[in-house]
Amino acid sequence: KCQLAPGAPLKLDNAGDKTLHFESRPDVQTCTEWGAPIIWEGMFDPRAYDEVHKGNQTSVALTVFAVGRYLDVYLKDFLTSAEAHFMVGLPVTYYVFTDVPERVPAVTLAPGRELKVISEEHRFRWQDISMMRMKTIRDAIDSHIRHRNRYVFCMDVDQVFVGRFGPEALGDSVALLHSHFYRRFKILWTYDHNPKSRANMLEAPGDFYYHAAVFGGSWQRVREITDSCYRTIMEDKENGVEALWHDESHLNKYLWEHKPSRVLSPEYCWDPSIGYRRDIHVARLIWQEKQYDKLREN
Ligand code: 2GW
Ligand code: MN
Repeated sequence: KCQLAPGAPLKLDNAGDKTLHFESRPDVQTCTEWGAPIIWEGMFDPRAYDEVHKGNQTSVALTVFAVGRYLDVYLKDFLTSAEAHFMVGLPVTYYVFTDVPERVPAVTLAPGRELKVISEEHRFRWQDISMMRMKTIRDAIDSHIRHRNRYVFCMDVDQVFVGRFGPEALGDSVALLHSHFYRRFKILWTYDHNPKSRANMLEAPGDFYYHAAVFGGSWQRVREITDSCYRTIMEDKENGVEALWHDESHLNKYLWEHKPSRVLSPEYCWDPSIGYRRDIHVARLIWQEKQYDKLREN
C-alpha cells in the first residue's frame, strides 16, 4: 500500500511545527498494509529526530525486570549500554523491577535521567516471572509512569545496546519484528494454536511475528496493551492452559487485533548468532547469550 520508490517521502511525523520525513528503502518492507512505518536504518535523519525531541524534552520510561539471578548476570550491562545508546539527550526514567533491590548495581546516569527500583516478587515458575510483567507494568503506569513519562518501552534484560536506539522509535504503539522470523514463511512463526488459549491465532493469518523483548508506545497505549495481555493470560490460567510462548503469544494476538502504529525492524533487537544479513545495516540492541546453567533455578 505504501511501499514507495527509494527516496520518496514515506510518512510524516508531526512534532510541533516541524515535519519529519521517512525515506523508503528498496530492499525491505518499509510500511505495513495499514500504513504504519517500519523503521530501518537509512529511512530517517537521526539529527532531526534528536532535535525535535530534545526541544520537546520528550520523556521516556524504560521498564526492565531483573528477578533472581538475571539481575547479577544481565542488569549492569543493560543499563550501562542504555546510557550510551538509548534516547541519548532525553529525559529517561529506568524502572527496574526486582526481588533483590539491594543488589541493583550503581550506574552513573546522565543529567535528566533517573532510575527507580520497584520491588517485584520472585515467582516460582519462570513462565510466571515473564508473563506477570504485564500486570506489574500496568500497575507501574498507574502509580508512577503516567505522572512522569509520555512514552514507555518495555524490554527484556538479557540484551545490550550497541548502537543508537533513538526517538525515531517512539510512537503511539510500537512493536518489533522478531529477528528469527522476519524473513521466514508464516507457517514457521511460533504463534499459539491451542483452541483453549485466548492467544490462539487459529482464525487469524497474522501480520508479523513480533518479539516481546521490546514493545512500547504512549503510556496510555502501553497501559491498554499490558492490561489486555494480563487479562487474557489470567483467563488462560483459569482454564488451565498456557500459551505456547507465554506473554509473547498474548502480545502477538493483541497486536493482530490492535495494529501497532509503528514497527521496528530487527535492527532494534538483533540476534548476532544469525550471522550476516544484507538488509541489516546496523545493530542497535543485541541478544545476550543465554546462560541457562547459571539461570535456571527450577
Ligand atoms: C526466564 C526464563 C528462564 C529462567 C529465568 C527467567 C527469568 C526471566 C528470571 O529468572 N528473571 C527475570 O527477571 N526474567 C525476566 O523475564 C527478564 O527480564 C527476562 O529478560 C524476561 C524474559 O525471560 P527471558 O529473557 O529468559 O526469555 P526469552 O529471551 O526466551 O524471551 C522471549 O520469550 C519470553 C516468554 O517465554 C518473553 O515473551 C520475552 O519477552 C521474549 O523475549
Ligand atoms: Mn530475553
